[in-house]
Amino acid sequence: MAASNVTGTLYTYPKNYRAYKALIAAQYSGAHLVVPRDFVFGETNKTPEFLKKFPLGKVPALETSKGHYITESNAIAYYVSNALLRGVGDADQAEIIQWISFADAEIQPASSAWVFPLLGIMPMNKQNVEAAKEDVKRALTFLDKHLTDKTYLVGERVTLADICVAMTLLYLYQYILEPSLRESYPNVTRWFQTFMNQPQVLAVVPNFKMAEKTLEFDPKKYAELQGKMGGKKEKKEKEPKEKKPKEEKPKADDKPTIGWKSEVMDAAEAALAAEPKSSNPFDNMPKGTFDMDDFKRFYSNEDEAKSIPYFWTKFDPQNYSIWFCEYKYADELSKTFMSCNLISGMYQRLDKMRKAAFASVCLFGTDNDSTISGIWVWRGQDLAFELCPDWQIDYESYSWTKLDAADPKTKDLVAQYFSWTGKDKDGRDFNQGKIFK
Ligand SMILES: N[C@@H](CCC(=O)N[C@@H](CS)C(=O)NCC(=O)O)C(=O)O
Repeated sequence: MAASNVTGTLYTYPKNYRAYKALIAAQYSGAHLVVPRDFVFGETNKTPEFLKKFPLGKVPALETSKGHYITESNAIAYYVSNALLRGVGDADQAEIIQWISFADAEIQPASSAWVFPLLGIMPMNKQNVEAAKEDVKRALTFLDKHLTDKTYLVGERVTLADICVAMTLLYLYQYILEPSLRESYPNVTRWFQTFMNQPQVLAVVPNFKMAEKTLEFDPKKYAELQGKMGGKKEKKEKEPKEKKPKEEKPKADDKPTIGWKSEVMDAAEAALAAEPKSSNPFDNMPKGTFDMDDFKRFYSNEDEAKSIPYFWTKFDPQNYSIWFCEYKYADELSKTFMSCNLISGMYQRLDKMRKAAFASVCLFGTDNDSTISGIWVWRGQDLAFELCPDWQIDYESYSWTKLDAADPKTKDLVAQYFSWTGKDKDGRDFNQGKIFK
């Protein structure tokens, strides 16, 4: 199937499971989505310019290159999908809509009502959480039965149904469903794992780990986070409570009210998104004599015959280190364009490292026979990713070797990777490179 010619700007904060739907669909279709790096949740989406395009001020939101403005994560994912993801034939298409609606109506509210208190971003109300657990159980039981003899939800391949349902289950699998809680749903878990391990999904959500232990409510964390949610939460939480009839006894099938849920959940997700910008560990290290910006400028403007010697005359081994990385799961790499997305995805998620890091990561080989490896240079002597939780999404997929700047072999490796030449250690030819600068 030809790659989609859809291009557009997807406004979102990082790690938004709703935005993941579109980003994964785009991996399948070849649609080209750009996520603006300077998007600040609660600021960018409240500017008059944004509200003119997207009056609800919510994300994800897509601005297409053809000038369409699309909101609602399912609609955006649909827009960037190809025909296979949308389903072939009326019956499959209807079933896909059924699953997308099921995810939104039966899973999402219950998942959020269970997960958010445990993340400390919503008050813990035992009744609400117990009701949510029952709703999750009911939804998973239904899903498990459906998946008894199926690999994917509709037909024989991944469709929008899998993308939307799996992403709506993401937090449950990440924070709640420890092994004992998932054993009743073996088919859902098998399907979820199969889906999460598709290269198109890994390119967007790498290193996903299922919960080993259900998160526990931590009142201290909750109290701390209240500051971030400000008065908004207080106000919204109170309104529905006041509306509750005081003495009315619940009917047998009455569920505890989660009346404030959608509003508070927006606030809760906002709080999640607005987690404090962690201070940059590089700021606490001596700057040394190596001027990273200057080198990057030189590297961009000159050819490698000049920029590599320049690097060595300027490099400051006391305050900077050089590392070699190799992607550990090369045997799972298929299409080379997907592998390149893995590299650029990692770069995107490491934006805050740019001020004191540089890298050249290369893909060697061809479709279904390739490896990824590269050279990184950063301020400090330790493995930088371990210094900041924000930088830890991708690095464990690579092995890391610190190189001795004085060793001639390091000079060879730097020359090879900075100039995009040579072969990998098994003799595969250089295919493509990407620079982190
Ligand atoms: N149903 C919408 C929900 C979008 C939504 O609620 N987004 C939240 C963040 S995850 C938001 O942008 N809230 C901002 C606000 O309410 O001002 C979708 O699936 O896209």
